[in-house]
Amino acid sequence: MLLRGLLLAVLLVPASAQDRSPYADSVRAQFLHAWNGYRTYAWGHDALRPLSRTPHDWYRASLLMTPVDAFDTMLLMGLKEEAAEAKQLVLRRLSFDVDVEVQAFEVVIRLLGGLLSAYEMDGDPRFLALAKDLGDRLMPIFNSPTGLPFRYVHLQTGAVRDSSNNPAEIGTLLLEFGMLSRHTQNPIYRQKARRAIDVLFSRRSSIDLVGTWIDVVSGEWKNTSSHVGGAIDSYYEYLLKGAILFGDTSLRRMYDVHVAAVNRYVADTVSGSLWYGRVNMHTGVRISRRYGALEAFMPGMLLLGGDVQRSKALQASGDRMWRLHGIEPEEMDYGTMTVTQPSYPLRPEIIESAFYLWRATGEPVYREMGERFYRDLVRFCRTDAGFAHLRNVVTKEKEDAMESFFFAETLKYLYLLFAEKNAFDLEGHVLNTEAHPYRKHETRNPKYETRPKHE
Ligand code: DMJ
Repeated sequence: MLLRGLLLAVLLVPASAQDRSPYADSVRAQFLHAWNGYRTYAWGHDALRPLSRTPHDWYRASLLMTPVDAFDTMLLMGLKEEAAEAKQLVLRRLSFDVDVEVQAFEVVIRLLGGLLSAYEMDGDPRFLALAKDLGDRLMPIFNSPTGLPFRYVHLQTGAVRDSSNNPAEIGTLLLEFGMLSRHTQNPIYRQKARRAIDVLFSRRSSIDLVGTWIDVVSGEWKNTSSHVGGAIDSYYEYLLKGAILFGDTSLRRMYDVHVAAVNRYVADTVSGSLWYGRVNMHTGVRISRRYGALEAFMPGMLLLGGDVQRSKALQASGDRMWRLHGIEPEEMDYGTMTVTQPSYPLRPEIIESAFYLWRATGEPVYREMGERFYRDLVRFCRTDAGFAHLRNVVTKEKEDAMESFFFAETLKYLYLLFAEKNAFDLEGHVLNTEAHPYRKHETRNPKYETRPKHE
């Protein structure tokens, strides 16, 4: 009788709700815990230092990194009051007319990226006005002889600096500048970012790999180490996502060219496990067997690109990396399975990959993996005022920092991994590298609009 009742209850629950794991509400509660810490001790600043309970700003003036990065996650989690409060803070206080030199890439993926998704989801044109103002102030980065962008720009004077740049910071502008063009009906932003990608692609080696550092004035490579980690990672990601978001088939061809070379030279199998290490971009000769928390985005990208088999194999390796010390290190040597960089700055990539795999395959192993990642993260990183980076995953010593991407990405991917599928229309969106979603098509979703629109 009891069994029949239970069965009936399950059958009566709509399919979408059956699909929701109880972990979804738990993640939402932890998001609130971290947000309340920011709200209490760092309101109006870029970020909270969760151990000292003090605010942190990247530059001389706050650019509200945390509220901008967190806003669309709040909307997805249905945190309407918090979203309205964050919106008010951003619209009242965020100004880019400040005497500050910024790192273009970080500001693009977090702020320009967050403002554009805020505009798409909430509909308030003031988000777009802020995005346009920021985009215009960033445009001088493209004024190099090659068209490859400089790394830093002063927001008031437009002065640019640092001719050394890397593929990730060069290539990871396209989604945001492309969306800015779409919403302002001005093609110039997209054209500049797209040209930078063409130039970078033309500088690939004869075996179709890129290096780590390139001079944007001369176009010469300064560091020829090729890998899929920090400084290269999201260049490949944006070739694929740019192709999907803008229907740009030539970007897909560029992605295929690079990924074939990456699979041929950078991929490495050790004791039956797949990894991606480091090789010379010209010869393909292996330099090291390093893999880490940033490389862990790769299974998600491979999956999105259609390579389910490699995606699964690499995620299994990433899981081994995580299990080594109960939480993943920034970098390890997969030849010896020893940690080479012991920090864990609350990174999302391995969770992001679990999310894509779960959505594509529906295999419970990926949700279970995510549950373990989540439990470990809460166990080792939670503090009274939020969540803290780990200085060392071996000793679990904490560090006084909580990056804004913890709100934008780590908690969003965890939530979406556990939430019912229709909590987020993955097929209808492309997520930027900071997990800010952009609609593939132009239609609006009234579900996320916060009212009143113009307070
Ligand atoms: C984020 O800012 C982005 O995901 C970026 O592409 C890589 N680093 C962090 C998260 O680890």
